[in-house]
Amino acid sequence: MSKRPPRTPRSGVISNGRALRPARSAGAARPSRDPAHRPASVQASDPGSFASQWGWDRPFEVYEDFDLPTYVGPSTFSNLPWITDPAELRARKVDVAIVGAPFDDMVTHRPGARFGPRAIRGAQNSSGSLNSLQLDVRPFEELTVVDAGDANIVPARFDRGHAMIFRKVREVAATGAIPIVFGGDHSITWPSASAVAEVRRPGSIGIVHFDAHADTAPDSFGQLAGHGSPMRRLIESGAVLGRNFVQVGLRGYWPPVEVLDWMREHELRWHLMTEIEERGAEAVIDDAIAEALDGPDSIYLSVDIDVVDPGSAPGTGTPEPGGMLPRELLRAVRRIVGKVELAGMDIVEVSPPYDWAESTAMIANRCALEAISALAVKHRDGGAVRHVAPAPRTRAAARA
Ligand SMILES: [Mn+2]
Repeated sequence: MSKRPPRTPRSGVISNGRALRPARSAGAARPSRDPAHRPASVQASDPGSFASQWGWDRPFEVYEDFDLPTYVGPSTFSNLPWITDPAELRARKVDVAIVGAPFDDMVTHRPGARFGPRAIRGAQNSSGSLNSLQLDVRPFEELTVVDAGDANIVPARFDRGHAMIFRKVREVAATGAIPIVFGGDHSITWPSASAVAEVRRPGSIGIVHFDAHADTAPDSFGQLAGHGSPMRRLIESGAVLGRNFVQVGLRGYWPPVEVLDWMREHELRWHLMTEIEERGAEAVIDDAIAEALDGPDSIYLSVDIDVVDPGSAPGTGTPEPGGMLPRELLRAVRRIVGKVELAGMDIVEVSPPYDWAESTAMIANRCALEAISALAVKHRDGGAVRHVAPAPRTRAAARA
């Protein structure tokens, strides 16, 4: 290491006997024209023979990780800090935490969703302090948002994987942060929504579930934890009441009548894709909100990306033609999160090996950004975002 004190060169000065080129021609130190990407500092290297020969010892801007292009450095959601320690999430009063659930052991058809979290994190071309044109808000200025990392997943251990997802989401949600979980196949909603229900109170959350499929099978080829069954497990366990379980976008050729009969018995409500075609997405979404909140005070949002038509979202495990437009889904996410108290959210079934040009991963990424932006609007208008758990009832308080 050099013992010389750091130099602070100026553009145009003579260094090692060579005149430096004008700053303008080589992008040397000067304020960025982009107010969202101001360089954090200006740094020059020590002059050496090659450096001075080619001008590599001139001062250049250095950017914070947050402002670098999203393809540089480690892949976190929107270059946000990667903070896995729950004590640190608490200390920073984090409003929203991204959680990865890279798990696809439970698929019945195409695999690949284990690569979803990385693809969703990376499917964004803007960096730094984003500005939502839809909602006229700068989400990362308004809220503290971090990437809380992934659940501790290893392959081929589905019971361990679900346990790790449950623990990770519960740990994050218990800090008061709203977890936004990137799957993973849809089986991850079982542990993830169970964790949120446990932190809030079992039966106190409604679920709005976007999907081509109902995911209410009794089992898949004998497997109770499969990705076709998570919604039945959540209702059977009492994490969510059937009457507050609302599905949007169902279509195609599944489930069979006996599964629909079970859904009717348990008072689930669902809105077929044909209803969206006939009434429009907005009217259907307003009904879904009212049904999910018929009793509960907050909502867990589960978005299976296959609710979108495979023409736009081909990178998924069980595509079904005839789905929603990306703009309808993004508008629905803004509308729901803007209107209700969001307890948690997941975005699942993105399978990058089947994706084209990152189209599916981008829609999933924007679902998260739309939700975060809608929360930011709430915060700007004086509303609460973080979950503040009610004070535990003491014996004295109970007697009083
Ligand atoms: Mn699903």
